[in-house]
Amino acid sequence: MDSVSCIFCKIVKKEIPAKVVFEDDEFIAFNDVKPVSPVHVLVIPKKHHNNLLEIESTEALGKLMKKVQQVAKELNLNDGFRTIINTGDNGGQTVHHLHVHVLGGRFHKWPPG
Ligand code: DGP
Repeated sequence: MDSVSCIFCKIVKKEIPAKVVFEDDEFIAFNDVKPVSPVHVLVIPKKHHNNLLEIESTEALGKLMKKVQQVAKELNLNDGFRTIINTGDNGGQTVHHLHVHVLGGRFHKWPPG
């Protein structure tokens, strides 16, 4: 997957619409189009990486998780939330731009179904 045909890169460039809940220079967070929880936000780095295997920088990874924490706080997910990073075919990844699912607003059982 290259960044030109990547649907999340198109959201970053505002070429397709999304309900954006947070944005800064390096990250954007928006509602998932097929929510599975009352809150279902995707937090993504604006820079294209296909998946978790392809992001090299420790600093960039740390910033992503810090941004997930910030977004969860801004969404008032004080009762807890589920974070998911699907990677590759066995991980069930369907959009090949690194993203963190943030699920909240209900209890999430473990293991997931
Ligand atoms: P994953 O399986 O981890 O690759 O999840 C990709 C998620 O992206 C999936 O829950 C649906 C969501 N999604 C796919 N296309 C779009 C889109 O065009 N807009 C938005 N907001 N979400 C999308």
